[in-house]
Amino acid sequence: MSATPTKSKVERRRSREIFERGEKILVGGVNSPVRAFRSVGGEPLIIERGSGQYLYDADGNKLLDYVCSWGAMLLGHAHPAVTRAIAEQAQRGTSYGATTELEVELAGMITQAIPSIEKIRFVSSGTEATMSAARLARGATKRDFILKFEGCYHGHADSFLSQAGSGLATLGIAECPGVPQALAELTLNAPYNNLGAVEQLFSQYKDKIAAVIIEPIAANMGVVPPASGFLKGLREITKRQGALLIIDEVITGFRMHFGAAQQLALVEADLTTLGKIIGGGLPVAAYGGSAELMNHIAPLGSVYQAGTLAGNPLAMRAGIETLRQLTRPGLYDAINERARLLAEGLRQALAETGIAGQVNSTGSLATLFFTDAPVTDYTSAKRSDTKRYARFFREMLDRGIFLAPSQFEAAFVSAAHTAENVGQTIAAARDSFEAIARG
Ligand code: KE4
Repeated sequence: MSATPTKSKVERRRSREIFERGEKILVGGVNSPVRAFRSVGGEPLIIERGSGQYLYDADGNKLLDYVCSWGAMLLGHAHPAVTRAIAEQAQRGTSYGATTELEVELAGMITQAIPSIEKIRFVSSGTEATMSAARLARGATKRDFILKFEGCYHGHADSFLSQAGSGLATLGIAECPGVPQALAELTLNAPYNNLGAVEQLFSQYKDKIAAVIIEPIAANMGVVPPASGFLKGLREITKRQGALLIIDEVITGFRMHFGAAQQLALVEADLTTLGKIIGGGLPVAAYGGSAELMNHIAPLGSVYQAGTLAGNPLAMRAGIETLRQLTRPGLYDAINERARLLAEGLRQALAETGIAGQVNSTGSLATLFFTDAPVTDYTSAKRSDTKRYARFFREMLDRGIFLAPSQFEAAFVSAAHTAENVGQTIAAARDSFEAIARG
């Protein structure tokens, strides 16, 4: 039995000083809202470095990391081969504003792994990837509506901010100010795992929906796997209705296996978006699909999209080296098995301590929802006790374990997490549940 990380009053004096300085010039002291810990309370972390499965804050406190840069660090932090590749490339300069062979190499690795992507365009964030895919879908189909799913998050482009998950769900923002009503009305929302609602919207907006965009495994309302037949049903409906299917694999791309999650569901998207892992922690994202569809994009077609740092050589090197490392035989099986044991252990600890909770997990993604009913969509996810999640988050942080600072996010297991780490996490969770049960 692994030793339980002891709960200790952690000193974060230097972190606090840095954060207070930051608050004066960074909005909320952060560059992305979820990092402000608004829904879990306590002081946001100031991280100084990462190594493998660990982060170290500005006060030298060591944290077992299940955020993993929101999924980007599947290999763990500062993987030697990736760090070496970045250092080498930096000697040659960091950005040229012209094409390099590195872009061709990373594009080749991805298109070989995901056959539905014949052509790809690199961008610098998942938001850019999904925004561009939506524009391409509208341009190619000459239709204006986009259908997304409640609780799914596809980045912060205007068309995706209604009833979105991730940071909006964390902060309880349903409709985002600043998005013109005329544009917001062009985004339709259906409950995840509900094909009937999708059929209904297609009959209501006949021949007007350009695309359906979906997370093949929802991870931004917390983890909600697709019900059996859901993705295949979406594929059938969109084909029949002349709409494109955009599968947003920014989180799931190269996470479940060396390819896209859609391939495990035997579904082929018209457009796939990628990010996070393909950049190995540097800003790389992408969208891709058939050559016929992608050739609508400038300079070949008239659907415009561009980016100063798109295909950045430093980021390409990090992505190439990361994907190279992910081809190691047995790597995914080991990661997914450790994640399975973690999920099982958490379920057992909940049962033993009498705390009501659901652990949704698939591959190396997991979320512990504090609710006694199954979580299959955003409505059921929102029934979770977010105050109890906040208490659990703080109890675990005091035991040196960094979970997502929101009930509506995922825990990510990396290749660096060991079986012993899993044991420690389960023991710390049991301790935390007991503390919660005591009030
Ligand atoms: P970025 O623009 O943050 O690189 O990617 C947007 C995006 C697109 N699609 C999916 C499925 C995503 O999960 C994301 C971003 N994920 C969140 C975490 N749930 C980013 C974390 C943050 O906002 O700080």
